[in-house]
Amino acid sequence: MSSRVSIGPAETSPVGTTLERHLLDRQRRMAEATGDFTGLFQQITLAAKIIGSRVSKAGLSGILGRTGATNVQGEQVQKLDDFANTTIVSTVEAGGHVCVMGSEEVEEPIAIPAQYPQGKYVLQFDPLDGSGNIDINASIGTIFSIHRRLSPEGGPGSLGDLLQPGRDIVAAGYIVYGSSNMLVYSTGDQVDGFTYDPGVGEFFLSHPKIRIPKRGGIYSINEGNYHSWDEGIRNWVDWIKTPSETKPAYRLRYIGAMVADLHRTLLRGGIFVYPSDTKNRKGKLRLLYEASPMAFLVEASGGTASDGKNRILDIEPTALHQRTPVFIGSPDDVADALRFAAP
Ligand code: FBP
Repeated sequence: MSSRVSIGPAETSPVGTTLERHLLDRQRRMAEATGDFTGLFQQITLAAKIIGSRVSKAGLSGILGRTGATNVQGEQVQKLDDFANTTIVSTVEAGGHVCVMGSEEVEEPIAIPAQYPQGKYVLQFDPLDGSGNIDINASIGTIFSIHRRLSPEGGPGSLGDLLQPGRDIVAAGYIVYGSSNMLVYSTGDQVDGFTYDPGVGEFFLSHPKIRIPKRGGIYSINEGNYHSWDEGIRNWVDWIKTPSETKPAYRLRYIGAMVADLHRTLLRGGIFVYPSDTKNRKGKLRLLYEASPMAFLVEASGGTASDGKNRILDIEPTALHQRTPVFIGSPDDVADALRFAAP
């Protein structure tokens, strides 16, 4: 667990504990805790509840479809992307716990307005991951990571505070908006999952201490890109789906939203891969608010996360929206894929 977070060790709260109570128990276990981390987490949780409520009735509230704008990724912005981004920024900026934010939907670092305190944490997020699934009512999610600021306390934060490697993350998590809404997070020591009860309006501990299986039986990759992959990746996919004396054929599952494909991988094991290809030479997924937070969670659960050569958490970021290839999941499955993928 990073010593940089002002909250006590997770230990194991009984199933059914509210997220709020779980966080407060942790805070009380650390004498020097200031409540800043708990405060920030409560704001992220509130934003998730607001987004979740809008997602669940998206077809009724005129929020499906596009805004007409194009974001820094060159993607058509979905109305829900925009709503989720605005909800997180407006819920967190006034809280006094962060000094700068980074979002998939915003080209530049998001400064905290001068009328609010400039806090000690840095928040990065993908407000709505899996945008392509919004209009077809398939699972989507929000991904986030929290670092400590590097710049002097008290003043505004900067790009430098955002360009930090994943190994210095103090907490990361995601919310998946699916058949039920779940929030999964870690401060590096263990991974806990909470299920949302809309009747009560609270997240309750349902999946304590998630451990990814050492090996799974599922691989997850967009095979539609087969012909734009390097030979190594093609050979790996041909191998993994072919039964042999040493292993059965793996099953393919691809939801098309990294957050949902990795939620399944955390619980069931297996591997999720988005390699570089002739269209995306550096990969498609973004390092700071997609790959790094998910790598932090998967490693905390006993898994592995690589860009094909390096540990994703050791990549030194140079740009806010930089991309990276991703090989992430059960340690034995990632090791197999890297044997094929390695140049
Ligand atoms: P955004 O929706 O946040 O832009 O995320 C990218 C993403 O949708 C991932 O969630 C998903 O794994 C991947 O892109 C799907 O890409 P493709 O359609 O190329 O397989």
